[in-house]
Amino acid sequence: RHLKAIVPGSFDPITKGHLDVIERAHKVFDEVLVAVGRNSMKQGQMFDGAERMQLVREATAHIPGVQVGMIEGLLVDYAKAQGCGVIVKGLRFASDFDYELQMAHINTHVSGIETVFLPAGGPYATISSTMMREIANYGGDVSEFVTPNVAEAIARKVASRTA
Ligand code: COD
Repeated sequence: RHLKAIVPGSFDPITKGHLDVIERAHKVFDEVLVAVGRNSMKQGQMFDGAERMQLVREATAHIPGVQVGMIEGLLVDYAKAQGCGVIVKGLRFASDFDYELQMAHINTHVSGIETVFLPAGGPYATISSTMMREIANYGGDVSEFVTPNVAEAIARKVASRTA
């Protein structure tokens, strides 16, 4: 059968850790939709939805066939509307697990859509968008952890704030 996976995230902004999960999901599933959503528990947004989506598009342009979308409403409703049968999440540490396990159970219960976890791997396994924003806001260099387009967008954002 044909399995289309949704890889959802806030992607504020997309990091090389996210990309690792997206690239591996692309190896496992027939189709991959990267979906930009909003985590209402997170404060201190750096990029708006349209900006985050554009950065994800550019950062994933090298992966053949990967689609990029914006989540409207609930993740599972959007996943169904887009024909995605499985949600893929990356797991970094135990704190990710506690939150994601709860969400996976609810999502399966209300929609029948299963969540598949990929263990974070490689040199970027523990980085987070939050850490990127924190470093950038204090004038640090994050270019090792993000793609060049994202590094440039962060630099522009920080410059426009201090101007
Ligand atoms: N290595 C591997 N994986 C990573 C790394 C890394 N360095 N960094 C992040 N990840 C993984 C995360 O564990 C997560 O699985 C995914 O990448 C996305 O991470 P974030 O931080 O960009 O996104 P989140 O965790 O804030 O998720 C946002 C969602 C909207 C997807 C989430 O809140 C969710 O699933 N909500 C469901 C509730 C709902 O339906 N909300 C409405 C949708 S808008």
